[in-house]
Amino acid sequence: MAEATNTTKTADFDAIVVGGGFAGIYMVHRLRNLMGMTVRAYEAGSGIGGTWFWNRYPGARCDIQSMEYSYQFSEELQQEWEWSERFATQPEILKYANHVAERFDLMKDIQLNTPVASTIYDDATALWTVTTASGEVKTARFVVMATGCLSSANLPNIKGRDSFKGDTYHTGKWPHEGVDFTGKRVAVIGTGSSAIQSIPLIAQQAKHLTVFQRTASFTVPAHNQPLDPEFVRDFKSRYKEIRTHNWQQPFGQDFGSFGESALKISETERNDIYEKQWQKGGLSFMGTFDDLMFDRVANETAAEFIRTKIRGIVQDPAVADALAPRQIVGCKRLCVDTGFYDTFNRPNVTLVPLDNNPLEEITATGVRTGKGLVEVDVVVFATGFDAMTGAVSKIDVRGTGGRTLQDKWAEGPKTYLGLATAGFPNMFFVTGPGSPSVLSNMLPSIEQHVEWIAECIDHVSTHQGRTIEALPESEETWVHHVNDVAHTTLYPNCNSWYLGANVPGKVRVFMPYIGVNTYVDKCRDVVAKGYEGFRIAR
Ligand code: FAD
Ligand code: N01
Repeated sequence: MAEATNTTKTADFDAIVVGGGFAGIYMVHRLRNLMGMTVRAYEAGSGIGGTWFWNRYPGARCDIQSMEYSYQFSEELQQEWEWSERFATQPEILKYANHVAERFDLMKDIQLNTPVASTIYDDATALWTVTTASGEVKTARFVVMATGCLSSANLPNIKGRDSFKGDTYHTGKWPHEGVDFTGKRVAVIGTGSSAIQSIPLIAQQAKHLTVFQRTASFTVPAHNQPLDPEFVRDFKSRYKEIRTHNWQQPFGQDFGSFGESALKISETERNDIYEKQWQKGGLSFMGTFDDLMFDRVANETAAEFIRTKIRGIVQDPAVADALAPRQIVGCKRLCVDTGFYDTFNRPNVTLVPLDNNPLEEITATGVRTGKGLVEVDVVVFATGFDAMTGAVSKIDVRGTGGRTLQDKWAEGPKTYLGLATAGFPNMFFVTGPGSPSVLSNMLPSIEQHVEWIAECIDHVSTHQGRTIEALPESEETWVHHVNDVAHTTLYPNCNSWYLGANVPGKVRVFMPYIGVNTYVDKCRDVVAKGYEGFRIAR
């Protein structure tokens, strides 16, 4: 149990956690059940689960295999939970999140339907005052932002958007009761992962589906399937070994590379290997060769392989050409699909590429491009998220001297290790910008962050520390390092949400840190050196 200090006594809670996704619920478990702290988590939604609570669109599922997209902090939990499919559906993942909350008795400290409006630091007392949207005010010594990387929906400000008389939906805020598209003319705007998962299923129901595509995405087949009990038994018997091995991988999971370079073997050999990965399915396609994200020529071999696949699946050559992405594969997050390209062979599906035909406006009855109005009954915005900083930026966060986080991050988010930011003592971020987060299997990354934060809070408390804060110079060095690492790769070369490029006016900075393995070592090293780069005030 963390030793109480004078300031703790005057605070309502030792810690307040903002968010009730996988990060928030595990933070509550760690601080309360394992450290004996008083904790309150506030969650805006009417249930826990975060991503898996909000994203209920048809086809929503994970694309990291379920056996690995799960917590590892409890061996019992890991052994007892049974996933049914290689890539679990949204309802199954949500059920898992609720099972965890129930199993560890977490709900009593999670307040639902409670968006946090502000978190303000008081220099005199070293306490945070957290105010909810409904005006509830509570104080805490520590605040943990577990607000999610992909939790702030990006609803583009398209001219006439609100004049549409039919139904509109955003994939990231899908109605709980579901949507029946039967007999409806539907527009989907966007062709990222959410669109790619939902389009095949919407097309099966709708009278007609029109897909508005600004940038074609690369997608590889999921080859999802029910899990074989023998596979599960073997996996569970080797969990520790598998998880340990994953921590040593740059993306936190084993993609099973076939070689250092795509360019050192013949085209036939290379395409055989791509074919093997294509048949295997999933994100491991990007692990085929080690240089795919470092060398444009190597990358182009993978890109062209996928384009050839598209031409082989999509019957209309003009549609196939429009669906074939021109950019670097993997530069925007690779999508994983079930029947996406086949869907464009259906007579009730039309693709409207927007590259030379911009989306002009939404009218009362449909979507207008330079080529005319497409009349629809329903518009689905599959337009993504204000990623990594969106949710936190909506909260009025003020640190020492009353400085706002918005002001501090005006030129782009600045953190030390994605965990803390200078001038905001005793505040932590789970998978914040500057951590591997979205370029990793996020559940293990969340656990690693939650455990680091919990250990840090324990250290500060047991050493009679009043506050811990990232030093400005360590933060500067880290931000440069994140940027330098990104620029050794091809990642910064397209308009991705990793860079904030999908949100008009957002500062263009590469936000995730590339390299789970080096990152985890660095976090351990910082602790081993007495929280190097942080200042602990007594
Ligand atoms: P979230 O799950 O986003 O939870 C954050 C919570 O904070 C939300 O419930 C939100 O309501 C709440 N919140 C935000 N602001 C406030 C506020 N002001 N007050 C109160 N509450 C607030 N990652 C993978 O690794 N593998 C996958 O296969 C994968 N699939 C994905 C599929 C989809 C459709 C999406 C959108 C993301 C996917 N991700 C995947 C990323 C996913 O976001 C993470 O894996 C993980 O679920 C994030 O958990 P979290 O708790 O950090 O954030
Ligand atoms: O969002 P996105 P998402 N006019 O930003 C288009 C995770 N995830 O919700 O590319 C017209 O990828 C935009 O076009 P462009 C995963 O990490 C995982 O699909 O900007 N179009 C793009 O096509 C993923 O990366 C899964 O030119 C507009 C689309 O909308 C992340 O969440 C499933 C537009 C947005 O794509 C986000 O995915 C789902 C406009 N004004 C999500 N604005 C799994 O499979 C935007 N677009 C596990």
